[in-house]
Amino acid sequence: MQVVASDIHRRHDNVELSGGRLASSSEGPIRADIIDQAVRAAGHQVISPSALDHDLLTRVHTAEYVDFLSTAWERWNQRPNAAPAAMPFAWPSRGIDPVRPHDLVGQLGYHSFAADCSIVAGTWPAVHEAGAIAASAADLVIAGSLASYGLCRPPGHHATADQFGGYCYLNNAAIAAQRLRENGHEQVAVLDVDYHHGNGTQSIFYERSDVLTVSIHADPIDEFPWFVGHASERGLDDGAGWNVNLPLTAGTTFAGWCAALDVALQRVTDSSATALVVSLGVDTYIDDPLGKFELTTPDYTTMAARIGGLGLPTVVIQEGGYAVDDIGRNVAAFLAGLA
Ligand code: OKP
Ligand code: ZN
Repeated sequence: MQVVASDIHRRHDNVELSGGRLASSSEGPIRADIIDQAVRAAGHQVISPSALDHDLLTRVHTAEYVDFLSTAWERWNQRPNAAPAAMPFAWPSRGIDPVRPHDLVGQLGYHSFAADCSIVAGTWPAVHEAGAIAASAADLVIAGSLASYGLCRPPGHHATADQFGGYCYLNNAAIAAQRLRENGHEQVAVLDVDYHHGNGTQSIFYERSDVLTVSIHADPIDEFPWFVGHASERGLDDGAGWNVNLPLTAGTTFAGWCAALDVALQRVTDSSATALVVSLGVDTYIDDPLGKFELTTPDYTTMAARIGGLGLPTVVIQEGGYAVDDIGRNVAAFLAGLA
């Protein structure tokens, strides 16, 4: 399978507020480096992305947000005694309809929903490259490949049209889906199998019927992103019925997970989608430090074979997965099942 990847992700190496302490992030450069090694060892062909079309990016994210993300570090670094990571400390909360502040710290709160990630010197080049990887992976399928894999880092599925959070800044899967939509695929489906709910992808397509969004994830009553991802969220206006959430409890094994996959695959089939984007998080793995599901390495091969059974051209986009010792073999196991 053709893989799109780049080393530029290494420039994004940031801190997170975790358990009351500021610590180096679980979402570090080693993740993508290990996946890169594993996919090369498995014999996949690795290519570099093409330049990202700015207009495509601003059809997924607001121009105001893209401008903010691309300049936030410079603006932060001009401040006296600037710390090496830009972070907000206040966010609009319940009952507030926020006006966008002029001040950078206010804008950091306006444009984010969590403090588990920050903006460092290399964040924009890295997240922009991840977006380019997603678009290029979609281009491979548009050109006739049955499947492609975008080794995106940082991940993207938590990023909304104008907010970062959950280690995500640009929504790589949404960029891939939008690219497919604009190049011959009238109906696209996104299947998010990351342990966490894909709130950003849900939000970006919530009022659209041309992109079905389906997410299998830990119940937000117990897990991040906590405030979104419930089964009752089904889409709005034109998008009513075009978002499907399948929350599962802690301790879910592959048997239980597959029952949700059956429902997801049936809905994708019913949508008449002609192309599929898979948000591939391997943080459903039994030894993942952030997750509480119990999938094993061979389960990823079975999962991919079942998804491949849809017979749809498929763009796989990397999301989470934090058991770095096993992340490479878990991703390779998935790609083997799809091929
Ligand atoms: C991103 B993706 C733990 C902080 C957890 C939220 C999880 C983000 C997951 N130290 N931060 O969906 O894998
Ligand atoms: Zn995740």
